[in-house]
Amino acid sequence: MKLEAIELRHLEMELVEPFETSGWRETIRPCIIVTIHSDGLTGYGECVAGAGPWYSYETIQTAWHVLEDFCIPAVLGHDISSAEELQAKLKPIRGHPMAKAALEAAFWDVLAQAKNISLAKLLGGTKDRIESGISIGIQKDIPTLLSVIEQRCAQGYKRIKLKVKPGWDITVLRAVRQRFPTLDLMADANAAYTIADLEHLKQFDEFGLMMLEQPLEYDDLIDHARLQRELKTPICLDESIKTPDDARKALDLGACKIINIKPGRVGGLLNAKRIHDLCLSRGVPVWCGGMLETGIGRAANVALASLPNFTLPNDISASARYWREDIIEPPFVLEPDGTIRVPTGSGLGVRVVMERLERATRRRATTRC
Ligand code: OSB
Ligand code: MG
Repeated sequence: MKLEAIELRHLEMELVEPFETSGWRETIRPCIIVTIHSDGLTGYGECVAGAGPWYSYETIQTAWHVLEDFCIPAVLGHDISSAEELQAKLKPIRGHPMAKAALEAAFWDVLAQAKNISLAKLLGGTKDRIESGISIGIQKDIPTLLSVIEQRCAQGYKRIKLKVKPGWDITVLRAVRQRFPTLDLMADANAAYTIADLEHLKQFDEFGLMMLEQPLEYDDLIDHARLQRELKTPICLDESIKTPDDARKALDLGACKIINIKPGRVGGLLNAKRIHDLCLSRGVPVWCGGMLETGIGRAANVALASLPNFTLPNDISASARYWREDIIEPPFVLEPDGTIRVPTGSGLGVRVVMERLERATRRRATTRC
């Protein structure tokens, strides 16, 4: 596949409702859409870097810079036939996984289209639907949260993830458990605690959570291993797992029992698949996390989550949970059984609606060879 032209678009999409975590709040979600033109085909990938360096050090601006000035020049005009080959060209560029992942995703899309198969099939997916969960941000008070959970359950979500932080944790979880005693429930702290909070964190064991996601520092493995020894609740790592090597080390150390895989965080679908395969071989379940993606990023996540070891519900919700109008058709919808269907069409298997893409675009640059 000769990469003839690569386009970058900086989009801004207004969320249906603000999303608040322990560390930041988002109302307008930016992203970069990478478009690869190759052999008459058009492939799309989404960069999940945020407006600021809150979740990771990458931002829309750093990702644009690294894509435009380093990643694109490294691959443009080259004839590339696999994601491995693409990543070999990006290897001299250290870090910036979200920038690389977006380019790689667009490449996977053209590659699947060239083979006239779905991305899910190309990645080795085995499921025709994936389990959908929903991540609920920090709310203004407990009654509001309880009514939000009630609405989400009524919509068909079968697993609820709550964002927690010091001061919005034990009392909140106790109230939720009292009202929803059997709900599949988990909590995500986005690194809001330290190992000094060990005694406090032990209280989480009271709630029968499926897992506690990223309680400690965003780059830590050692303290998580200590915490996991003291907790009954399985720890799931998100921010701390940036590479397949990190995943191996985390499992060797006992820092977690579950891994949240996000292609953007680990530098692309290839590394995501490698982490999936490693976890499968070690009997460790995985699930696909989310970064409030548009339908383009969501389609890639759905394809990834169709792999066999994605055995826990994913942070992949319906398009309507994020956007009044997604930039793809058809939108992702929740089936009555709490799942989302894996598209079967060629590539991502969704149609990008150009006028919506255009309307959300704030900046655009095309490089041709
Ligand atoms: O920590 O999983 C996270 C959103 C943005 C950044 C980080 C996270 C999240 C979510 C939302 O929890 C997941 C989604 O529905 O996309
Ligand atoms: Mg998380």
